[in-house]
Amino acid sequence: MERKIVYSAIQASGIPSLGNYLGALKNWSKMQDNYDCIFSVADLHSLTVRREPALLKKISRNMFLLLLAMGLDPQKNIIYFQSHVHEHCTLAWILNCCTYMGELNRMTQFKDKSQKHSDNINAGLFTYPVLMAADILLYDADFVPIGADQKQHIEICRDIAQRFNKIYGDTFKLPEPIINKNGARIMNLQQPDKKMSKSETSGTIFLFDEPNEIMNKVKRAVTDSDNKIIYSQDKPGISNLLNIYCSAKNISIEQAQNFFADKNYGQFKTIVAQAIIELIDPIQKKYKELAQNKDYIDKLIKIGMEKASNIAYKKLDKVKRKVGLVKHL
Ligand code: AQP
Repeated sequence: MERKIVYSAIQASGIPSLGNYLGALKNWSKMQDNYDCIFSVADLHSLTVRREPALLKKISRNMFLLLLAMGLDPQKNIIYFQSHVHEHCTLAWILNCCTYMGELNRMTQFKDKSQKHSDNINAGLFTYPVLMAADILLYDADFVPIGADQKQHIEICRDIAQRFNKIYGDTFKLPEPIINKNGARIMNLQQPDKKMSKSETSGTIFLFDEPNEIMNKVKRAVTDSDNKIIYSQDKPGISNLLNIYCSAKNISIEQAQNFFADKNYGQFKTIVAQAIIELIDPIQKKYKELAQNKDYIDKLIKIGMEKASNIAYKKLDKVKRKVGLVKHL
């Protein structure tokens, strides 16, 4: 039986957060045995926010290493840099011409990021979902494992694909999002009404944090004063920590609530912090090991590019034919 295709990407916009890991990356490694998986470091997406070039280069390479460190096997999966496969940009342009301004205007991420970067509301930020649609559609992905914040972008990707198929004939597969039950939306520890983001320094746990930093961050997490460890909309701080714990331990909220029933907030926070430390520790160790081996990593970067380009080239060729572009000889 033909294996289903999984595609996902992570922006090179900082050190990945615990939210990135529990919401998306953890799922990636679980899928590699049962699907044909393609994962990219979305470095072109990172340009939508102005960054120091040397820093972007460093963050992007670190991200690639981290994907390997968390257990993605470069033999089983295609792991590559988005900017190494030029077909992404060409397809994004073609899809831009099938996307309405009104649709893009409704994207909540665009609204949030425009507020956050009001000095640089660029066209790339606005058309970000179209490039993301191109990423996914180039590889005929069946499934896209993501955090809840990206759901709207998969919906617009499907709308664009459907529109294209209707105008030009069947070309693109319609991808389905895969969103974890636990961990789909990890919140900022200091502002539990706000998503945890890797570009936010306060209230974010980073995958490179030292154990004592993690312990301190969790201990300082905003909670409430009623000392009940239960999951409730009225208790965003406690609910977020419960969610993190469940996701790290792969247990249900009910199981976690029972486990913490006789604990106070201090004990609760210590146990949650320890669970995070245990989760991250093997990734950090593997990362340090890989960082020593530059030639090996360079080789993998090249292999990833070649494998991804091979698929993307054929798909783009088909799209170009469909829309009526003259084939180059
Ligand atoms: N807080 C979160 N909880 C669960 N999942 C999350 N994801 C991001 N934040 C959370 C998921 O991580 C994957 C990679 O995300 P991305 O880097 O491509 O873009 P993003 O959603 O914009 O992530 P950040 O951390 O918030 O980045 P910045 O700070 O640069 O904007 C996605 O599947 C996402 O859903």
